[in-house]
Amino acid sequence: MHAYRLFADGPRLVDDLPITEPREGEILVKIAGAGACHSDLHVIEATAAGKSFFTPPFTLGHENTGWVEAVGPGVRNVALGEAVAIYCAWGCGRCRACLISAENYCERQALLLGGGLGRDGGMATHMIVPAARYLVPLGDLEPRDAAPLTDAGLTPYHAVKRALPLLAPDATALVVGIGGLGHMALQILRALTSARVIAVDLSEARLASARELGADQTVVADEHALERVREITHGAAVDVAFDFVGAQSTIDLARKLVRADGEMLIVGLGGGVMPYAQGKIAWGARVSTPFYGSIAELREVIALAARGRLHAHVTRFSLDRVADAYRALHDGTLDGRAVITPNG
Ligand code: NAD
Ligand code: 9ON
Ligand code: ZN
Ligand code: ZN
Repeated sequence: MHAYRLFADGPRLVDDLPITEPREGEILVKIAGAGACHSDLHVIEATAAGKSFFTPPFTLGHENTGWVEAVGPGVRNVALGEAVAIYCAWGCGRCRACLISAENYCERQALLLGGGLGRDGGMATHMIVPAARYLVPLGDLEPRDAAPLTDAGLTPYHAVKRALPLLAPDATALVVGIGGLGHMALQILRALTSARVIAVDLSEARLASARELGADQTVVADEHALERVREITHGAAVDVAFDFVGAQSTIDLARKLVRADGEMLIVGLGGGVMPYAQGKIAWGARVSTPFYGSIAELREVIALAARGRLHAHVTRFSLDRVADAYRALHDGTLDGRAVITPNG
């Protein structure tokens, strides 16, 4: 089969990867959509520098949906042809975190690899999924357009749920980075809260999109962003700040704006450092680093989409155009998410 794989010297399309039979407990999925996540760009860059957590070669694509094509021995209650979302944070399945459906925080971190992150992912016509618990039914959702739900939807959903107690109707949430994750975060905030939302991005086009998705106010991420947000809030700090970039400038913006006893959630992996010393962040403020989401939360994200409250802006790319999708992601010219559709 064709597959877009990451090698030690970079990613490329190959045409000779065998489609393997599912072994005991495994499921073979025919891929409908595989989203291109900014983490892929970080991983590709880290691999080139010899500093990746993941050992190549493997097929990229950790944000996947598809149809069940075959099941291995011992797999029961999985229907052939069923449209499914593929949960990506594959843990050990046995530690405390895994047993309470927090597999994204598996205690055996070394085993915390998923398809597209260290193991073969969805930028191929087919993908092997190691266990039936990672398949969440999509119901009537269009499988190609649903792929971003599994990461761009799930990750901000998990972050917003963590911060929910602070997101009362009189609260203000700051959302920095309105890309694949951020454009879903805005919809999730609208669906789950009545908080005022201020969106921040470098791109005017993203900010226009943010307003359509329910942001109350938007701010360009330039050197005036901090004072602009303070003008909007009449000098008040924000209750919750979500950073979907994680660069030094965005971490600094978020930490300076979050209120005492508020919360700052750093989701982006942009290489910035969170400094701590007296005065670097308000007293009592919590800083957290949400990672992905649980299987239970993926079910909730899919339910939110099925109820029409969450919808990814998708640009589809064929498998021979993955490099174009990553270039657009890198250049910031996409609206929402690029999704690779290996089977058309
Ligand atoms: P994306 O490229 O689709 O979106 C990033 C957005 O941030 C773009 O709209 C861009 O214009 C904007 N931006 C870039 N620099 C900015 C700045 N200095 N100030 C304000 N806005 C800025 O990326 P994505 O796929 O949404 O991923 C976002 C980040 O989240 C990446 O670092 C990715 O690796 C990370 N991520 C983390 C997790 C997790 O579990 N923690 C999961 C998925 C992705
Ligand atoms: O889904 C993602 O983008 C995260 C979980 C990637 C984590 C990583 O180490 O790149
Ligand atoms: Zn991702
Ligand atoms: Zn575990």
